[in-house]
Order: sequence, then C-alpha cells, then structure tokens
Amino acid sequence: METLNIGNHGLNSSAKRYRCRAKIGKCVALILISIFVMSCKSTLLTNSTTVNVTDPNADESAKHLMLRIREIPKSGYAFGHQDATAYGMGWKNDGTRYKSDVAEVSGDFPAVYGFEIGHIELGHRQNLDSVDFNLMTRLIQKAHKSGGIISISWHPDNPVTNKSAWDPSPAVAEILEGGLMHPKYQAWVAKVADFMHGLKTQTGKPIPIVFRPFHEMNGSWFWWGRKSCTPKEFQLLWRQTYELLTNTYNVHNLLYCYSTDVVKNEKEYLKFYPGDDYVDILGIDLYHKNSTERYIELLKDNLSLLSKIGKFKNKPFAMTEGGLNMVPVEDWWTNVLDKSVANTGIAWALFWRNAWPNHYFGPFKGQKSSADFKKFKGLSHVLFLEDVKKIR
Ligand code: BMA
Repeated sequence: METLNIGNHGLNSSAKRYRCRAKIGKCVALILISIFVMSCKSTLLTNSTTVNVTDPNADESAKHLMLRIREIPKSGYAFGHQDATAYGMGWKNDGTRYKSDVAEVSGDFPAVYGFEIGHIELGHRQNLDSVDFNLMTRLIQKAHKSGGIISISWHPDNPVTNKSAWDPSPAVAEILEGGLMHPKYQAWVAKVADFMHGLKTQTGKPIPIVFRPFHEMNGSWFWWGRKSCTPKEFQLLWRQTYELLTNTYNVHNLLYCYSTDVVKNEKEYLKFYPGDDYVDILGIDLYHKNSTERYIELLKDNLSLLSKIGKFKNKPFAMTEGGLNMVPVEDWWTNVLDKSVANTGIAWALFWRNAWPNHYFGPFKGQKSSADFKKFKGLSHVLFLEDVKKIR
C-alpha cells in the first residue's frame, strides 16, 4: 500500500509532468504544422522553378508577380486605374497625402496601378503629364508595399523629329541597330533602365513591374504604329529594346506586356507580335467610343479572341487600357463593363486617367456613375487592393 501510495503519489506527479510535456509537445507540433502550412502556401506562389517568364535572369520578385497574375483569374479580375494616386479630379498629389478618386468613392484602392514614363528618355524631372518622377517612384513603392500590381506604359517622343509620341513621322528604321539614330535610342533606353533600377523596396529588393511599351501599334497615331513602320521593323524594335534592357543594362524586374488596340481578328492581333520569347503578358486596349451595344460586342469579340490566344500560348492576358470618357452612363460599371468582361479570364482591366473635367475614365465623388461603381466594387469577382493583396 505504502509503496502503492508512494507509487500513486509518484505516478500522479509524473503523470502531471507527462501531461504537461504532452501539452508542450502538442503546442510545438501545432506551431511546426502552422509553419509548414504557411511555408507550403508561400512556396506555392514563390516556387520560381515552376513559373515561366521570358527573361532567364528575371528577379524572384518578377517571377512572383507572374505567379500572382496567373492566380488572379481563378477568383475574378482585378480593377486598375491609371495614375490613381498621382492626381484625380480637382487634386494633385503634392507628396503630403496618399489618396485616390477610386478609394474616395468605393472605400478601397485599385489593385492595379498604371504609371507612365514618357519623357524619362529626355532626362526630364516630370513625365509628359507633369507627374514628377521622384514622386512616381514613391507612389510605386507605396502601391507595391500595400500589395498592388504596377503597370508602366511609355509614350516616348518621336526620336527623329523630337515631336511627341503622336507624331507618326517614320522613325523606327532609324533607331534600329545600324540606323543613324541607334546610339540616341540606346541612351534613351538607358534612362528607362535607370528608372527601373531605382524601383526598390525600403530593404532594397527590386519592385516587379509589368512594362508595356509601344502599345496600340496596330493603330496609326504613334510613330511605332502600323503606318509608320513595317511589322518586321516593329518586331525588331521590340526585341532590341528587350535585349538592351535585359542584357545590356541588366534590368530584371520586368514582365513584358504586348498590347494592341481593338482588332478585327487573331491575325491582326499577332501581326506585330515579336515572339513568345519576348512577351510575358498579352494585352489589349479597348475604349468605349461608339454605341453601348457596339462596345459590348467589341468587348466580347476582342476578349474572347485574346483569351483564345492567351490559352494557346499559355500566357496571362488583360485589358490593359480602356473605359468610357466621362462615364455618362449611370450603370456603366455593372451593366456594360462587368457583364461583358466577367468570365473572360482577363487578369485585370485598367481604366485610363482622371485628367481633366472632360478627360476622365474613373469615378470620383459626385460623378454620375459613382453609386454604380460602389455596386461594382461589391461584386465578389471584382478584385480591389484588399482582395488582390491576399494573393501572394
Ligand atoms: C493619353 C492622354 C494624354 C496623355 C497620354 C499619356 O491617352 O491621356 O493626355 O498624355 O495618354 O498618359
């Protein structure tokens, strides 16, 4: 009995110790399991060996961005706005307040941020729309830090006439390798490279960018457009720019996006295509210029065509620009846009800038389509910043 008592006593305290150890063991196991699960989740999205990007030396950040972009269509499509945080209707960012017209209307920021670097090639402090490049860098850092995706377009001046990007005088042949203006063009691309190199997080990591140069080439309004150069010349321009950025200037934080204007068919879309090895994302710019019925048709036709090419090439695709100037149709977001683009597989749709009272494509407080925009924001398949930042 005594022994038993002692034994009981002994057993009680060792049982307690055992239980205590078991509890600690369980906690440790739970922590380890959570770490394992979390690391599995992040390896799912950062496993760079499984992601296809064209630049063989692409930074991890660029590969990660590609994985995020590929994930988005599984839950819907992301909303983007050009110059969202640089200015809006009646205001301009002076570096003291971070805001956006879209956030003021809907309560959340866009998921995709369009920026424009036209005039970087000239060494100007501001872009062609008077956005200071230092401010732009800070806005890109902030958008990236908060989980947003950044897309950059470039409207370089005509290198031959020194007039704007909208001067269609032929210039491409002159700036290609062997052309008289090639050294000048190389120096321009070096300035683009400097800007891209400067896009770093606070801890010095490269910020990944969707770079979308020489867009709407099937139109005839830019010097790289269909009436100003041959498809072959355009393709060389693209490839040489790509080579300069990646190999000569060691820029590795970019995903390259090829985007046309509205097209009639697949052949037109691919007419200027520089090749699968030079393009990561397929884009198309679709503006509502004619009747609503016509735009709905155009979205359906062009996006299904884009989706077909994207699936065939296994490349993500997006509506890289678009919108209805001054959004005069009250239910445009839900009834015109969303009805035609939901389920097309696009990763995002980006709307052009809120520039002036007669040149804007996003909503702002008091604007006619604002109430509908809030409804649009409430749709579970339309992703804003809070949604897209969870995809990482
Ligand atoms: C165009 C217009 C221009 C602007 C250019 C580049 O569509 O908005 O005013 O300079 O884009 O942002």
